[in-house]
Amino acid sequence: MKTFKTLALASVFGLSAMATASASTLDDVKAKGFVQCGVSQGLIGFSNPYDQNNWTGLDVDFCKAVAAAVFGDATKVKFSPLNAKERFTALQSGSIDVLSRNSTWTMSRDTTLGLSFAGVTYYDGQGFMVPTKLGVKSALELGGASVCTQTGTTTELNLADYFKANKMEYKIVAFEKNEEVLKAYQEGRCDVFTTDQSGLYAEVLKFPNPADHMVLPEIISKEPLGPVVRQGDAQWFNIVKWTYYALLNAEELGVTQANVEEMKGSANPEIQRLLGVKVKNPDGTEADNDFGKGIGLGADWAVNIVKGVGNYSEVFERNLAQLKIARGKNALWNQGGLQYAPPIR
Ligand SMILES: N[C@@H](CCC(=O)N[C@@H](CS)C(=O)NCC(=O)O)C(=O)O
Repeated sequence: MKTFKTLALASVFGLSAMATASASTLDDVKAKGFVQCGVSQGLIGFSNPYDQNNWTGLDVDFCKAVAAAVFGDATKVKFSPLNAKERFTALQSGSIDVLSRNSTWTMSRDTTLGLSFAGVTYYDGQGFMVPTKLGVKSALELGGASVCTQTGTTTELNLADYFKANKMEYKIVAFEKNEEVLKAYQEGRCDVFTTDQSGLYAEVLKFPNPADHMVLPEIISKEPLGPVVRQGDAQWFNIVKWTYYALLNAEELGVTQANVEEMKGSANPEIQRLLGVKVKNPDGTEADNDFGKGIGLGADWAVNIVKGVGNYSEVFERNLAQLKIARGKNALWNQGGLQYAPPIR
């Protein structure tokens, strides 16, 4: 009897502790009516402001996709521009709901910050840019160079590893703000600019004479970039993760922003499951195909994502075609790339 009482008490305490720990991001987001999304302060192709709350880019579209999944409306999102140093604190403190800011998934970020990476929306790697007139053809010729970069990034750590491994000296010229990095490089206060390769191709577009600069062939690191959420809210983690998978599955199944309504009539069971279409089984029973239920959303969660932003390839082309980067590692798994989503079933 005594044991039973103790157990009952423990379960009461257990429940109340659980209720506190699981204050739901989805509920908060629904109550305020929008997703607060952390992005960079301006990086063409990823998150670029063209005025106030109007942003474009792959990272931006990802947050619009999350808003579409939750609200059926891709415009229900607000953006918080963050530099590299402040991004993870903003997420930890709860001032944003999701961080979608060209952030590299590393073990320490994923395990020691109370945060979780939800996927890799863009496979990248670190590269170097130099003024063409420097006459350098390989990163291995950079011994003794001064290198401009941003603090609070994996970039500065990889830079140190690379020069050490190749027994080369270098001088780091680092700034907290990206505009300061770019200014320093353009003013010749360093010989080299280093960041994720996509960043190099994006930033050179802002220079007065892009043709005066070249990207060196070496890629010195793995930079899997993706969205991040707080640990401890499995439902929100699943929403963000499956938003990413819905974008990929839609591409794989040929479901686009233009044909998504029509695709609801498709006889392909995979498409029916993605789009939450109710169908009659051969035995006369009904399959509701409602996979949104499992993440606290409606059956049309993925329809709304694709209506809002298109599939992964449409998001990619809309934003990254201007950087003239090929799909490469970001092609789907069945087209020679690494982008692979688990099935919806
Ligand atoms: N992927 C790296 C680097 C990310 C990063 O912050 N890159 C810079 C240089 S391209 C950037 O996006 N700056 C834009 C900003 O600070 O708003 C990381 O996660 O540490």
